[in-house]
Order: sequence, then C-alpha cells, then structure tokens
Amino acid sequence: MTPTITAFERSPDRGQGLARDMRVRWALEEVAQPYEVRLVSFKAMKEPAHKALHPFGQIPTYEEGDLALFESGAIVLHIAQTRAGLLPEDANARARAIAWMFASLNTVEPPILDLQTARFQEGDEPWTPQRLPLIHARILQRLGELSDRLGKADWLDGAFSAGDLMMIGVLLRLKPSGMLAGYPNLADYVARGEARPAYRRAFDAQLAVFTAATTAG
Ligand code: GTB
Repeated sequence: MTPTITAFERSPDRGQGLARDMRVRWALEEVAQPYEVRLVSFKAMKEPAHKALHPFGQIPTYEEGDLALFESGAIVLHIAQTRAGLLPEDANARARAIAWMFASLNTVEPPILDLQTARFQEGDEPWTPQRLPLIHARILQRLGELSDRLGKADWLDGAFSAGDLMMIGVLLRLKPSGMLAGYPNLADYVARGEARPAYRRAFDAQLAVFTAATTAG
C-alpha cells in the first residue's frame, strides 16, 4: 500500500526543505518507497479531520492502511524498521542508530528550536537580547560535542543510517544562521547528506510544491 504523508500547502520556509515533512520524504526516498502527499493549509491543519490524525494540528502525518502516525521521528523510525536501508541488521548497531535519532530530537534540536522561537516568535520581547547569547552558547556546546564525536568519520556510527538522516535534518535548520561554519566536519557532514540522491529527490519534490503554489498565485 502506498503511504500518504501530509505537508504544507505553502511552506513558510519557501521551499528550503526546513519543514519536517522533508525528513519523512528523505527517508521514503532512501528506502525507495513511493508515496503520496496530501497538502494542507494552516486552517485545515487545525480542523477536526486533520486533528484526528495529528493531535497537535501539525504536519507531517503518515497514513498506510490501518496505520496513522504523527511525529517525524516516529514516522522515520517506522519507515526504517519496515524497509531495508536505514537501520543496520546487527541488533546493537541498530540500537545505536536509534539512539542517534533520539539524540538528534532530544539533545541537539531543542536549543535550535529555542533559537527559532527567540528570533521569530519572541523577537520583539524585551528579554530576547539577553536570551539570545545563552541560546547560542547552548547550541555551540552541542555542536562542539557532536563535532568531537564525528571526528573524521563520514557518518555517526558506521554506514549512513536513520540516525544520520535525523541528525542532518536537525542541523540543516542551522544553515541560514552560519553557525555550522565553525565546525568544518559538521558542515561537511551536512553537505554529504544533502548530496545523497535520495535527499535531492526529496528536496526537489517539496520545492516543486512551493513553486507550484506561488506560481498559481
Ligand atoms: N515534533 C513534531 C515533529 O517532529 O513532527 C513537530 C511538528 C511541527 O513542528 N510541524 C510544523 C507545523 O506543522 C511544521 S515543521 N507547524 C504548524 C503549526 O504548528 O501550526 C516546523 C517548521 C515550520 C516552519 C519552518 N520554516 O519556515 O523554516 C521550519 C520548520
């Protein structure tokens, strides 16, 4: 059965691939699983039909037969566990790859999200100028630690896995800030991910949605 995912009808990132459907598209491309996309407006996302799929009224969601999932991490994990190509066969290596998925979402992403919130939602608040350096410091600490662990390796633990896919998906959100430039091995790591044919196909597909929405008016 062909899975259906949801994505923004008109992504606020203007097709830069920063919305979280990108991770799911990339995972589906890596395992060569064809998929369909249902585009949703901000209004439709908050309506009961979509909230039945996603309790928080967000994208992405994933539907396949009787299964409906939300949360990009859970969706990518499901794809990786049900198709070959994103998790190692060896049980310990598989558990470590999943640990990297959790690390990307629970340890690396939170201060990056704090930065987006401080800049875009709380930019005019009086406390933001004091808060920003603290958030920057927390991000740099995580980047330094991740950079040390990656060292000269291509991927975090052996072959490319769902752990790398999620970690690169998270780090990509820092690209516009220029913060990765201080960690050349991380910048190269992200570039290696972006160069993968599956990433390119996923990126082009989400960009085509934005281009079509904006040329249609
Ligand atoms: N934890 C959830 C997951 O990982 O799936 C978070 C899902 C989420 O935040 N979805 C966002 C959403 O639906 C889109 S990705 N937001 C609408 C809403 O909450 O009403 C977050 C996102 C949005 C915009 C940009 N951007 O413009 O660059 C980047 C990422």
